[in-house]
Amino acid sequence: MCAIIGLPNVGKSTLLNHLIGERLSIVTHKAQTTRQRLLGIYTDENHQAIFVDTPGLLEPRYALHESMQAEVARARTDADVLMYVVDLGWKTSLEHARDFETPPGIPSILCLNKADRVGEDESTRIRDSLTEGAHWHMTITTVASTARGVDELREAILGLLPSSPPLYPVDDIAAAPVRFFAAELIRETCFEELADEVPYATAVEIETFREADDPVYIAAMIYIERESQKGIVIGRGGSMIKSIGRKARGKIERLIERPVYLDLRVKVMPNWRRRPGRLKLLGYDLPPGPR
Ligand SMILES: Nc1nc2c(ncn2[C@@H]2O[C@H](COP(=O)(O)OP(=O)(O)OP(=O)(O)O)[C@@H](O)[C@H]2O)c(=O)[nH]1
Ligand SMILES: [Mg+2]
Repeated sequence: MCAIIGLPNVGKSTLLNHLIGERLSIVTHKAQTTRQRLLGIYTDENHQAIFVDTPGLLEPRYALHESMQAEVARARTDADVLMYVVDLGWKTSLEHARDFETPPGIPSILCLNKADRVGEDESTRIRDSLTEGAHWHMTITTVASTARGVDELREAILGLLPSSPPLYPVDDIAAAPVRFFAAELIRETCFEELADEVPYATAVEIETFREADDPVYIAAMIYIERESQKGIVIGRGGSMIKSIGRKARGKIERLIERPVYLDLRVKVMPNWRRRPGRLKLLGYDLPPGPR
């Protein structure tokens, strides 16, 4: 298994999607989009490889952040290969890469992403400065948004992963159930449509998923933390929730290749991001231990 890690917003999920060849992991321009680790399966005639996307590394400020960092820790523990991603155009991420300690005994690949944001000379200069005296097994430059360098990256990772018989059926690309992806697509749409703090306060739960119906019937609840946010998510005369519903429905229809009826509702769950019990209810795991 290859774990994909790095600071928020550097392009980890975009890379996972191109490595697998499917739009599995949600991607938005906002940091902290990914909250849970996500397993993608790549299979060809000779290999099966598991890639795990993770939330961005950050200093936890509340319980949801702790859960997100525990997700990263789990992926790191299980990894046979580690892929650390930086944004070439973001100084903080370069500094973080300089301080990053590659785990002993595990090949670590440094992926220099967003190469379109710097010139070629700059990219080479950064690569040289980051690799000098460091323990990266190799360095690969990519533009995840256009898939540039991703084939080379995949080849490199496949060459480093231990060989084993396929763990998953050859047609599988994911291990999570389709309702997880439906919830994520609704959350992705919330991140796209809502501003400021509101998207970060959203969590989505699928309450009903009836595949036997035509169109497929899906009822989902969007949780937010405060009454004022509820008004924002619903919008004037319901305009915002309608827009989120329409866009999310289109995405889910493309995913399952079936017409969908999407029934969205909004509910306040006060301060759910800071309350371990509520996080659990919403499907987020917390590390064991006192808090
Ligand atoms: N210019 C440019 N943008 C990119 C590139 N790769 C990804 N992006 C954009 O960067 C933003 C973040 O991408 P994600 O894949 O969601 O990043 P992430 O690391 O998974 O982010 P978190 O889940 O928040 O940690 C999106 O708007 C992407 O379209 C790239 O190579 N160049
Ligand atoms: Mg992500």
